[in-house]
Amino acid sequence: MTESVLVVPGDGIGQEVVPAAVDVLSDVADLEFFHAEAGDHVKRETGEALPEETYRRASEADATLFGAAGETAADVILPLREAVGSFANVRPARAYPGVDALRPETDLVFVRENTEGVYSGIESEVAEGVTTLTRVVTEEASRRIAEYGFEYAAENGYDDVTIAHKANVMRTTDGQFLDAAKTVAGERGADYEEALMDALAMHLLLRPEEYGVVICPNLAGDMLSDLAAGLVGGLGLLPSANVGAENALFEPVHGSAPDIAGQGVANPAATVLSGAMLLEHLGYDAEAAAVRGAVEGVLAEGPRTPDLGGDASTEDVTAAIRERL
Ligand code: GGG
Repeated sequence: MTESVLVVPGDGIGQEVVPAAVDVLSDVADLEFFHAEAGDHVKRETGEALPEETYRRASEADATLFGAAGETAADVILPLREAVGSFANVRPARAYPGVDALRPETDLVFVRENTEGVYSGIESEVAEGVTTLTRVVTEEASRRIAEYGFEYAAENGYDDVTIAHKANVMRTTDGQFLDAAKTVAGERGADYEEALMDALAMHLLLRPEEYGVVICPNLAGDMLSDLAAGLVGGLGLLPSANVGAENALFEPVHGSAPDIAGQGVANPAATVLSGAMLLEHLGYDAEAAAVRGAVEGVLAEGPRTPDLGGDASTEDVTAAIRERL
């Protein structure tokens, strides 16, 4: 059976790195790609950032490859994650040989709660100059992300699991998140550490080698993974998977990068590595390993895009990855 993959480049450099990843995936697997649009540019043209058709096709496809969200991120990527039933956002951050990383010993995986927290979308202006945000944290979603995180650590050989929270301040919401995650750890007989997310940010910077899987509430996962990108050479290197019970959406951790969009110099590695995660999700394990190997080879020996100190274009790097494949 040929699996169907919905491709949504989104905004800015998404339009450059997603076609690059599709070319690489087409080299190794017999997938049927369908294209759909979403984002700032769609909103400008139609008044709506995420067409209903794109949402529906994401929910029906075997997997979705997404590029980047811009100003309309809340209207695009959050509903698309919902369309695929995603509850976990998996963001590996590892240093690659040959890349000038601040912390070459980094090998972290953020398992981020993907449905609630401060990204629940409940905001209002209650009076002139007074705005509020409702932070939703449920026991069910907290348990589910903890179960996924501990399972991921066990399956992927990570001994260190950290539960990130700020339960000393957000006592009710993060208190619930922490309690649920600790209960799951107890049921599994799993070892873990808990860490206040602000202190964790500093410890990750100073001693990343002491950490493996980090289970996080939604916003903390978004922020800590960007911090970890800084440890390994930048956002051009971090892939991610938005995992649901059956469906999933894959995207680089980076956003639309308007400062370099349209110049043809965006690093395609994060999106190609997201494509490798997509291949694994569809059962193409050997092909995923080959794609990862090709990306690692290019990162080690070049060519490199400007974010990694080189002067190669997106096209040059993509061609080099494909040549290795
Ligand atoms: N490809 C990731 C992306 O588009 N990031 C922009 C953004 O603001 N994302 C919010 C999020 O990941 O929750």
